[in-house]
Amino acid sequence: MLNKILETKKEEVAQLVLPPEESVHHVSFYNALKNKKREVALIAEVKKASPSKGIIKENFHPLMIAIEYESGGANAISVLTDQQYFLGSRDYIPLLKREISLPILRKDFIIDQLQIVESKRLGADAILLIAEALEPSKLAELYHYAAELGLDSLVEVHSPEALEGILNLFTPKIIGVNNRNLKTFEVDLKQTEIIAQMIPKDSLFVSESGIFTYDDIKRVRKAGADAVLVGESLMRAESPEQGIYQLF
Ligand code: IGP
Repeated sequence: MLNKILETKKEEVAQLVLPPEESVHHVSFYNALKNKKREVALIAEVKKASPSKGIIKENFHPLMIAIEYESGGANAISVLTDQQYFLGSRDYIPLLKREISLPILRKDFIIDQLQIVESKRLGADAILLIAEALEPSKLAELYHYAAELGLDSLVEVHSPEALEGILNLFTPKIIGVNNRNLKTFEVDLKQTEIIAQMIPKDSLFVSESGIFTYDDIKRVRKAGADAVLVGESLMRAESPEQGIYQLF
């Protein structure tokens, strides 16, 4: 599946038309996670569907979801913008940016600098870079490019080997462990525990995917996570805000 998605992304990049430059007020994704008030920061995800679960949320209103996330006390918002596999849209970023003061992470499969310029112009404060989708040297290039444009990157890994390849080159400020294997869709919080020991002490550590209960939060917290990235369980709650209260 990951390879199929990356093929689609290459085609998208070839046809990409940049949105006009607008003056948006960027806020720091890193600081929002760092200066959290609760024991673990929450990155709440706006997610309609996924290749592994199909439609997750009917009656999907991205702005209403984001407003509830903000009032529920999320520290940052993640927005899936991939259209083909996650039924997202890049238009959600400016839509949310106008109304929300939390930092916004653009969740997509970034493989090219052009998508980083696009993300910035749309109003994103941070981007996702997936180790399993990029050569370490390419990931490093995109990371530094994003930083030059003033965007933070969440560097996502699923395996210890992928993280090792990156740490040989540089130390990301924010490292996410995706508990879901993007090739098999298997989800196991153990991934967070296995990779925890490798996270440099100065990096923020995010545990991503498959978090449904407060016990899950406690488990990844115990492993050392500074933040969690949660989508499905919040999307399936009676309301997104209720979902946050139930989770904590
Ligand atoms: C959220 P979940 O299991 O709470 O819905 O997961 C998020 O971690 C997941 O959407 C995700 C993702 C990704 C999606 C993590 N990394 C990369 C697409 C691409």
